[in-house]
Amino acid sequence: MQQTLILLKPDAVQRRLVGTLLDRFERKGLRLVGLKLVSAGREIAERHYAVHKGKPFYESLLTFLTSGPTVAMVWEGREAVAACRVLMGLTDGAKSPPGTIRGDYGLSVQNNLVHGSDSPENAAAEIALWFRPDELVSFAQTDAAWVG
Ligand code: D4T
Repeated sequence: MQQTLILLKPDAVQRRLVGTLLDRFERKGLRLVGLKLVSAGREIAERHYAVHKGKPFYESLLTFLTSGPTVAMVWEGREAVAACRVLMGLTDGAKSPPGTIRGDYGLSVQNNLVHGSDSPENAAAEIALWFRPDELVSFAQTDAAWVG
């Protein structure tokens, strides 16, 4: 079963949207296997956004991600990576369609509320970056046969 890393970024926490946004992933039928509140430091932020190093927005992106608490989550399910990207919407909230998280709750490119892994390979690396193996809980969801 596929897993993906989802971050509810500092703007989501500051705007008291954690419960609202977590609900979107839960209702979709995904299974929550990891969840914690993290005050991300510079090192984890640099590693998480290493692919963007050198881009004009890189430094402000790190400042944003380290500016307050982030909720880190691992969600599991059929096509979890793609399913979560669809729930999130486009990078730019202003261009993201209604019904998506970014389309419904923001106008910003940088303060776009949520991060989701963009491939199963990156998901594995990002989950290992944000969680220790013993922080992930594997369990059988009783309605799995109906939603998976
Ligand atoms: P993440 O990686 O956070 O899930 O977002 P996306 O996958 O949708 O977008 P991305 O990797 O292209 O960008 C990562 C992160 O950088 C911010 N950003 C992006 C920014 O501040 N300015 C920019 O011009 C771009 C392109 C937003 C998300």
